[in-house]
Amino acid sequence: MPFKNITLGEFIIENQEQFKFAEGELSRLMNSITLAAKVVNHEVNKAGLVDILGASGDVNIQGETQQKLDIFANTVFINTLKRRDIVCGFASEEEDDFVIVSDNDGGFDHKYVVLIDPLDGSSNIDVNVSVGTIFSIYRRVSPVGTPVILKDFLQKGRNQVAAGYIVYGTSTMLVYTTGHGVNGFTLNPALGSYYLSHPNMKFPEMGSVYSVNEGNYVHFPQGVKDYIKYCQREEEDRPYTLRYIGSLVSDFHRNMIKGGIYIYPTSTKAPKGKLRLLYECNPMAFLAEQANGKASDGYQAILDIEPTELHQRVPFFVGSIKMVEKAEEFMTLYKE
Ligand code: AHM
Ligand code: MG
Repeated sequence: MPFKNITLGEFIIENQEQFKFAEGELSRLMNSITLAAKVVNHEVNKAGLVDILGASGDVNIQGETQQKLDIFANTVFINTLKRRDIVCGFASEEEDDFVIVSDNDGGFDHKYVVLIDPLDGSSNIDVNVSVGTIFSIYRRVSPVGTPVILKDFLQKGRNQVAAGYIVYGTSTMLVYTTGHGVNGFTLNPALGSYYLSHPNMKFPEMGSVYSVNEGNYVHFPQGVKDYIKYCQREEEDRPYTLRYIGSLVSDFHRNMIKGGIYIYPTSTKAPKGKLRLLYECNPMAFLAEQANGKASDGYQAILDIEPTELHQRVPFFVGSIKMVEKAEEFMTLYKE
């Protein structure tokens, strides 16, 4: 892909009209997220050098051990958003409840809420494997001038005004959408600026990679088991290749570039799936649809699911449109 000498800042200004309700506020919000991402990136990169590796000993609301860098990333994103006086509230995978943010003058006049998974795939940190940040931005539904309420966060994914991820990989990339396609920016660490490196990203219609934690095979629903067997069958363009990093952002990123499907299904061990609708699936689903891909819970579009709770989990099928459609066919055969 040709490298365009355009910085993220220039791109945002040039495409200001693409932000719904553009008033410069959303651009400033994006800037704060990317600034926080630079700080997290710096810390992730020196993870092996300082005493920041390993579990903190704390357990988050979902009973999972928090890594030190999870907490660090959470604090950086939240503090940046608060200090920049830009959002009226946020919710994080690492926080028990949503947080109301007042303006610097004590009012509640800001319009946007941010939902974030500050460091996804964090069990990979100790072994130097890529992790990511996932974010999602909505316009509040409660009246401006009042504190945000739960309803502002429990919106359908279709209502997102922007979403994206940062992948802390061999290079650091920001990939985001405002509903006008998906663009990828690579961080030039020497200059501290993101440059447009992957304009107009698209999932190939069809791919040859499937990504699933096959170790859980015996616990999967029959539709998923059959789809996996289909992926492995010697026929036409099959068997497909299995690639599973265990870091959603990285698996998604690879599949978007090369073509593939990522699946985190329900299982007897995790009857609702593992991934969170609000912090992980909705933003990735928005990106997928904007990149000609598809995101489903096996039966319906992720973006059409009405959320009922902040930390809700859903099964997740995302990737190249034809592959997700095929997986849905298998799921439908066993729908009760
Ligand atoms: P996390 O938010 O606790 O990091 O969990 C999400 C991660 C995804 O990035 C990844 O795809 C999945 O969990 C891996 O789970 P598993 O180890 O069960 O395959
Ligand atoms: Mg996560």
